[in-house]
Amino acid sequence: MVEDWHSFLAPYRQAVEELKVKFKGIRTEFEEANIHSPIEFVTGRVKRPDSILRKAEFREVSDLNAHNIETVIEDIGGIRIMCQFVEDIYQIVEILHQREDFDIIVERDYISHKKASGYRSYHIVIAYPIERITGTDSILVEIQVRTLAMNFWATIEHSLNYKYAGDYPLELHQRLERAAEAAFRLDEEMSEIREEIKEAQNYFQTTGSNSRQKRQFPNPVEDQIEDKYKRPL
Ligand code: 0O2
Ligand code: 0O2
Repeated sequence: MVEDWHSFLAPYRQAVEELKVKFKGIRTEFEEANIHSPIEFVTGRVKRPDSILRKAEFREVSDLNAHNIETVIEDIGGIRIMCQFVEDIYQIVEILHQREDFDIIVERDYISHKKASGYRSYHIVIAYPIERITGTDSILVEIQVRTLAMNFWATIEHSLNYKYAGDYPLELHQRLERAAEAAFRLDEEMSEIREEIKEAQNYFQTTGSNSRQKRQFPNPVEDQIEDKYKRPL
């Protein structure tokens, strides 16, 4: 049995923080090169002990010692990368394949093969080396890559799951399935007009004054003020 959860989870907290910095760094590189970033935003979390134990028991781990838990539960450390377009997901997967700071252990493509629930995302489990004062440890971290629409659906379904534990009334189940398909169709529609969208986003990133370069969205009120002060007296 794990007695000191704080120490057990310490390398996972460190890995999640390091990986968030690294993936946000990729986004910054794209932005500074004025190229559409396949990464919209990055979040991370370390699974809570109660959630780890529930999952381990569900998986019928016989002896809940640290070694068994960290071998069976692959998502104690979790990173989530959100993208605008489905194509961005595959670009990120390629980028992850080229990296030399971790090894890819398992890939699960729940986009081409959605889960029965309707869930879609691309999961990559990595072995990530973590430098500790005691030496180098290798721990598993799960990276979930999904579009904003997939994230919207998954976040809402996940909160409903707390109430129903996956055992939804038929009508709710059917609505969730329809909502998952609607989210996927939205992604398909956005993919169709992605070049237009990317062009428009690049325009706002690269044109205008320095203050406009910093913000990514047009602000009509600020624009009016800028125009007023630019006008000759
Ligand atoms: P930046 O430079 O905008 O990325 P944290 O420790 O705060 O970095 P955490 O706790 O894992 O990360 O997750 P959190 O706080 O939920 O969100 C992480 C980052 O994602 C934050 O930005 C949020 O602003 C951003 N974020 C969360 N939800 C959304 C969303 O729906 N849309 C967009 N565009 N961004 C979102 P940072 O890290 O503070 O700064
Ligand atoms: P959390 O921290 O609450 O998100 P399993 O959990 O047994 O289905 P497995 O093999 O451990 O699956 O790994 P998998 O399927 O690659 O990833 C599990 C994680 O993916 C889940 O973590 C969720 O974050 C997400 N996920 C998988 N299926 C669904 C789904 O149907 N709906 C939603 N909303 N998310 C899903 P946890 O364990 O739920 O933990």
